[in-house]
Amino acid sequence: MTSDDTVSASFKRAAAERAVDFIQPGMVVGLGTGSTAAHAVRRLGALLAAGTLKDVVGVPTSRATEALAASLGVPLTTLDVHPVVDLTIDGADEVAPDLSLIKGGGGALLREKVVAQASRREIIVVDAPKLSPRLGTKWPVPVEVLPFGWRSQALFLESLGARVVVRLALDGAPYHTDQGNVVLDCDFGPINDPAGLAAKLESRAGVMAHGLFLNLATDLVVAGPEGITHRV
Ligand code: ABF
Repeated sequence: MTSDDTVSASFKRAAAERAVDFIQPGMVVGLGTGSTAAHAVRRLGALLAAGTLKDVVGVPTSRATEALAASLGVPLTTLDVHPVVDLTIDGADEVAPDLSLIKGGGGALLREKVVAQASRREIIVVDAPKLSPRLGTKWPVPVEVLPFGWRSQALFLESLGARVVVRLALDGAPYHTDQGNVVLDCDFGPINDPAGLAAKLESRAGVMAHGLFLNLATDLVVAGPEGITHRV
């Protein structure tokens, strides 16, 4: 780990822990995925263990988060039992000035979007380098596709102007999401019309989810060298 990584990790932790301050006793809380969201899960676990916070249940957005939360003794539930989530804390890969997001670098985009859409409040926690003037400037758009016919989806995405890379797991085999789907990372360059692109992606059978999260974030907590800021 470089010193830059260490600094970034400390900003991620600061943003995540600030967001945990918004959790109230009795809440149903969406638990995001990724290293930033994991700081929030650890903080929540510590507060519950200390008895400082009570009667909170978590809805995990991935198997990885489920395992982390369970290991910390955070009580878990599902959207079947609690279809409305009071507050979700999740990370992002890129954040535009209007709080539109690219998510899915961690591969949990579909469950993250399902939980975000079920949430009254979606608090996004990031370190400052993730702020961007326009989506697509810093990060490709992950697109989760059904394994059946995935090469056809890759051609479709190229026809929309993307440079498409099939995501691989650490062992070099194609990465599979918690749902068993394939992820195609799509570099569109800076995106002029995210809503238009989202509509095209959503019109395609075989595309199960995409990483454009538009009109979903209600709050943004950013930590960087200048301190922590909270925007709604
Ligand atoms: C999840 O984890 C994502 O949607 C995003 O892709 C990623 C961010 O990772 P990290 O917090 O590790 O930078 O929140």
